[in-house]
Amino acid sequence: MVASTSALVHLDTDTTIGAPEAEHPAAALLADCLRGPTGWEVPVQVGAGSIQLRRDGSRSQDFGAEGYELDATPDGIGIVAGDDAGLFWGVQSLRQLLPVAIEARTTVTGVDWAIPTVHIEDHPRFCWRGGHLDVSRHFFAVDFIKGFIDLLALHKQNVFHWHLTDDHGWRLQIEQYPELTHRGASYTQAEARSVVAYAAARGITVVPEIELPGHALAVLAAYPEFACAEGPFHPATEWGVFDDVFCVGNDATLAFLRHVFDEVLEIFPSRFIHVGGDECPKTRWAQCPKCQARMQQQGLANEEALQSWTIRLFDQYLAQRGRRLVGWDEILEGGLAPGATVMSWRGVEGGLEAARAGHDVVMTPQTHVYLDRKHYEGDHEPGRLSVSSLENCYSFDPTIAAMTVSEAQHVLGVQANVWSEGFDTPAGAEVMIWPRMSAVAEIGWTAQADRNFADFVGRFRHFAQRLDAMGVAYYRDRAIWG
Ligand code: TNX
Repeated sequence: MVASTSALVHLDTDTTIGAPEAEHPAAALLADCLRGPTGWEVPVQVGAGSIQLRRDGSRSQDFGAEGYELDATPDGIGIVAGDDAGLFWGVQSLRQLLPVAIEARTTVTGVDWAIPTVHIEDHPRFCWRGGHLDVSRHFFAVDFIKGFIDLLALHKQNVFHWHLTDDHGWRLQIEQYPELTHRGASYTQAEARSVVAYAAARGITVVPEIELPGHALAVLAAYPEFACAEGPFHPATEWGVFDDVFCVGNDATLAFLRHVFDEVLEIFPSRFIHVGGDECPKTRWAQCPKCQARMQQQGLANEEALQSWTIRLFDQYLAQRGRRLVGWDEILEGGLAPGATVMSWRGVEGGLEAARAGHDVVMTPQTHVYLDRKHYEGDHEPGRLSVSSLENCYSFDPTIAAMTVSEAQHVLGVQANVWSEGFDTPAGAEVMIWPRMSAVAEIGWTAQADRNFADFVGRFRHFAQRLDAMGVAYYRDRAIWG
């Protein structure tokens, strides 16, 4: 809810930030956001300030998780929330109320740093509001990743799903297996930690994805002993799904994967860890003596059951370490691992089936929220495979009609996926992402009854000025600009 009058509340060199405690992350973020463009070092102090951040646990019920209130009056600006996440989102709303010059990287003079007097009560519809990026098919540098995270935060999205491994390249340094990243671009562990810290300072959790048992060619190129067949293997140079996958009949392969997760868990504090699980052809397993022996030992009826057994193994491995497994909806095949959360991508059916079985679900159907798709039919459209217009994307409701109330409670939220087969530059990625990611952010945040595409279009037209100020490219969609 937003109420506003025409009066302005001005910030100036006397502005201070009052925070619940020293080094409060949302207060630090706000000071940081103001510092560059205004040129002011806005002090953060415990207690009172002209911009007052207050966490009030006793009112958590009123605000809801991640909810906040923002009041701007001639006497000052106040943000109050039940939890720190709410304070982060309140700070992002304040940022959006400031002139777009606040996005400049250098000091801008002659700007009236003011916001309208306003009263906002706000809270999210879902607890998982995600943006994914594939950095395997094409690699994106740490600076771009951080810029993307900042934009997710600006949209109050709280999960960055980092698709780190695939057939085309393994992108995370693993100390025990240097050959994984020996050739080709990748992130050092120090860089990955810096991304995690940067995201945490904006209220975002980084969920890493390590693909298994399929999409493994980049590993097999470096360590062919983890395949069923004889090598050599090469990282894929075409797009698609490949037959050579991890040999899960081989104990050494499973040990390799455990060692990888041991390092991954050290870098990523996220409770959810993504293990892929999608698009794993069973052709090699059907021919492989080790995989067949494993099936016999474990009493597994077919190769689908072997995939399910593998996912269960890592479900347990992660659970023993206090984490939760999340995987693409193929993990339903052959039986779902007990603790698994499902990302429903081939449609919403996988999500429905998982929710019926009492599992948590993140909705990410390719029909609506795959941002690698074309915006419209046509040869010159950026995008590939099929079409998902902005309006189609916006129209998605994660709580699908066929769900009962209790099934719908298993829907954690929504995520847009950005597969990078079709672009290889930051601007190339950005025109796929914006404005469609903004639409997905609104699906995750705003109550269904309050959503309206025409209204979104009007607001995005205005918001685009902020993207311009940030130097972020976006698709000039005719649904917005005619
Ligand atoms: C399917 S979505 C994939 C990806 C591709 C994508 C292209 C999923 C779990 N697997 O490997 O990049 O389609 O849209």
